Amino acid sequence: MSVETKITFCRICEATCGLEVDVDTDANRVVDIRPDKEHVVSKGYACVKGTRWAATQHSPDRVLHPMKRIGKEWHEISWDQAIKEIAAKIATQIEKHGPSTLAHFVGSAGGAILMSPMFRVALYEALGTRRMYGTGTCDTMNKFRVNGEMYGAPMRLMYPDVDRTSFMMVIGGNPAVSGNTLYHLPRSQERFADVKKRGGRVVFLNPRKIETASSGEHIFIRPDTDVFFLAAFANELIRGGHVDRNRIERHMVGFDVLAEKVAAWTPERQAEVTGVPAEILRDLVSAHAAASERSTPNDTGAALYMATGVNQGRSGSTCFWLLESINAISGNLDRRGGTLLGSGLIDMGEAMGELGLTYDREDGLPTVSGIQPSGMLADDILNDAPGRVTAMIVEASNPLLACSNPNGRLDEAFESLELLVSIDLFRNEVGSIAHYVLPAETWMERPEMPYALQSFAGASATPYIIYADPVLEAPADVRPEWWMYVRLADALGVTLFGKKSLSMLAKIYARVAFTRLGRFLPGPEKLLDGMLKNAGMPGIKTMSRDHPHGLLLPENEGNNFLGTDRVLTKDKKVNLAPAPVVAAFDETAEDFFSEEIEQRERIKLIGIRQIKRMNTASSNSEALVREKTNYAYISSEDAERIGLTNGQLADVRSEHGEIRIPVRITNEMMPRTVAIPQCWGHSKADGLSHAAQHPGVNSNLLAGDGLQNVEPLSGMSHLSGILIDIRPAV
Ligand SMILES: Nc1nc2c(c(=O)[nH]1)N[C@H]1C(S)=C(S)[C@@H](COP(=O)(O)OP(=O)(O)OC[C@H]3O[C@@H](n4cnc5c(=O)[nH]c(N)nc54)[C@H](O)[C@@H]3O)O[C@H]1N2
Ligand SMILES: Nc1nc2c(c(=O)[nH]1)N[C@H]1C(S)=C(S)[C@@H](COP(=O)(O)OP(=O)(O)OC[C@H]3O[C@@H](n4cnc5c(=O)[nH]c(N)nc54)[C@H](O)[C@@H]3O)O[C@H]1N2
Ligand code: SF4
Ligand SMILES: [Mo]
Repeated sequence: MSVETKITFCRICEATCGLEVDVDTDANRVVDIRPDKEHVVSKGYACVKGTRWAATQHSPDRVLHPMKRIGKEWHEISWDQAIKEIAAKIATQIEKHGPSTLAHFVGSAGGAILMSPMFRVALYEALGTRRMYGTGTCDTMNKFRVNGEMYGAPMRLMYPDVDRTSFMMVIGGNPAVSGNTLYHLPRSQERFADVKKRGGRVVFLNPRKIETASSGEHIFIRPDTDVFFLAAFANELIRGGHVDRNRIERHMVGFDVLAEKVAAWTPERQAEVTGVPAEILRDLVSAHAAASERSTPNDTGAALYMATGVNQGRSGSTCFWLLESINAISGNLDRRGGTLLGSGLIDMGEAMGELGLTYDREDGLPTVSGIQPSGMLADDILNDAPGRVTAMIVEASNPLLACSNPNGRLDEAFESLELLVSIDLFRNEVGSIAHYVLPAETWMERPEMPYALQSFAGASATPYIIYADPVLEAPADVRPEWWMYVRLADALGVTLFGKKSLSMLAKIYARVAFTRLGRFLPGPEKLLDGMLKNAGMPGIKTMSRDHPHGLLLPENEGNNFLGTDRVLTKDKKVNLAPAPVVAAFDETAEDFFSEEIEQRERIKLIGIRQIKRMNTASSNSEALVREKTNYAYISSEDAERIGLTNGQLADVRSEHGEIRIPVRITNEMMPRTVAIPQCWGHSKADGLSHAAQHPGVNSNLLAGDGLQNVEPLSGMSHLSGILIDIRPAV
């Protein structure tokens, strides 16, 4: 056996930690994976999902050939047959129902694939369909919507300058477990602890006492009430005069409207529904103000950051508007220790255009950044309208477990499709009912640069770049996603990129790429090489030879956004009162507040991410998943009142569905809040042998879909803070 050590980076979550991988090059197998101590940012940190990836990589369940389902039986078929049949079925459906009948669904793993989006979008544009769905409407579209409104482009994304801040608040995120999102931050706990060591404060606002809390202070907040906390926070800042008038006048518009809108929200009033005492909010505001006013080079500034827990509520967009406004009016936007705008290899903000909103939906919901609301997918399939979805390609996703699926309605919708194709490593729940499963490469089998974040939008607390060659060879019959899209375009006879010559080139390339002649062609790494060089960076050869652990770029000193062309609004000013967002706040705040008062005694459901599970994707790893099931976590106060004991089975009901799950009593939970780890419930996948033995329960059967359960500004699904009843199972 000849073993070689290769340096790469993990692509399972956005932390993209550096890894050192021992490979048996004769057998093309991973022997060992260790954290890369020399990685310029992760510096020897990696979690178990990265270091135990070999079990997934070499799982006996991995799909290694194109598969076709006939009845309940699966058959291996050739790529030629797969592409030909799928293209023919797409053509038939489009002929019958028009191009919008073909939909696409991309999951979070798709976000780590650099090459796929270009060709995926090119194929769908060539076919004339805009039906691109994705789990982006489960995690983050509210941020893109509000960025578009306030800064002029969805991808104008600020990040907190954690390594220099004196005060940071993390609202609805759990970076120690999640690896953080839309903000590149490996080793988060160490970095939060450093803020404390510098004499600063890090505060976590969360209905659950989270793992990350040990590196700062934790405050409970009732799920889906953050909007009142943030409004009162903004109000207190303004009333206390802790605003930077000079910056506001020079670089922002709408301050007076903002001030007027939050004026009704006092610390006392928010306390009635959030559970955050008024004096605690006041103390946080003074600490924030003191940090904002401090100005020593390494101890300065304050930053608020929010993540999926808030995004998935009913007020995700208004919350993000208030949060960004607080950062802006307090003088922390575009400043060391506050929030910064990075610069990536490509300016995605500019590239994505002004707002990135396309309204092609009859219900008026926006498709932020071109993404359709996943919470409308069942409706879009099951309705009778001529443009309904009858065919779908799902790439790197498992929406049946990940998305709202009220009592199994999404299963019903998917089962009714005329054509369902899953592009995946495994035959997951979607794959099990698909007509075709197409086998994709794993991240270890492709060359890559970290996608959108640090390379493109540049939202990295430490700016750097890294490039990694493939660690393993892909199995012979496995293909990259981009290749599948180009082959489909070829079979369907459509022109990619609107340019005949370019399209022909791509098609000829794809025809040849996996034949014996293919090895004479330049690979996809050539494209990555070009991107790096275009941005004035070293090419991939130099990166691999001289900077395998990453190359640090100059630190972001701030003062490079306000007053520059990087503000993409028409007047080049930050809009503190975007009309649609302010209108949504006007329409909802008082109503939601009254509802909260009425519902104070009721229990709300939230989710949990677990360190050993990446959404549904790790469930098939015997190296990670030992538990047979997930649990409903409940406070002892609630358990006692309801009459539940540890381990007992409970029936959990919402207005949308019902599940049965064992409970665990814990002091982590805020009373009147129950948490269930999401993305379990593998009772139906016939291709996941380990997961089938460790199925657990799908909490998203309790989430609602349709217009009532989708946030109108962004298309985000309401997945957190769902009202439930829980009682002993009978
Ligand atoms: N180990 C692991 N890592 C992952 C994933 C995974 O499944 N497992 N998934 C990846 C993906 S796809 C994403 S998008 C990122 C997400 O990254 P994060 O946003 O950091 O994800 P979570 O850990 O779910 O953190 C959400 C937090 O919000 C809290 N919360 C819920 N509702 C509310 C609320 O109404 N208000 C407030 N203030 N808090 C609330 C929850 O208790 C939870 O701690 O993580 C990624 N990383
Ligand atoms: N209640 C509740 N529900 C939630 C959440 C929550 O917080 N609460 N979080 C939501 C969020 S943020 C998200 S992003 C979704 C997650 O949902 P998804 O984004 O759908 O993620 P997974 O379910 O893990 O599915 C990923 C699939 O991609 C496959 N895969 C992995 N790598 C590759 C690859 O390189 N190529 C291809 N083609 N396939 C690959 C895996 O095998 C797996 O089947 O869940 C959402 N659901
Ligand atoms: S935190 Fe874990 S899963 Fe995320 S990139 Fe690092 S090693 Fe991979
Ligand atoms: Mo996500």
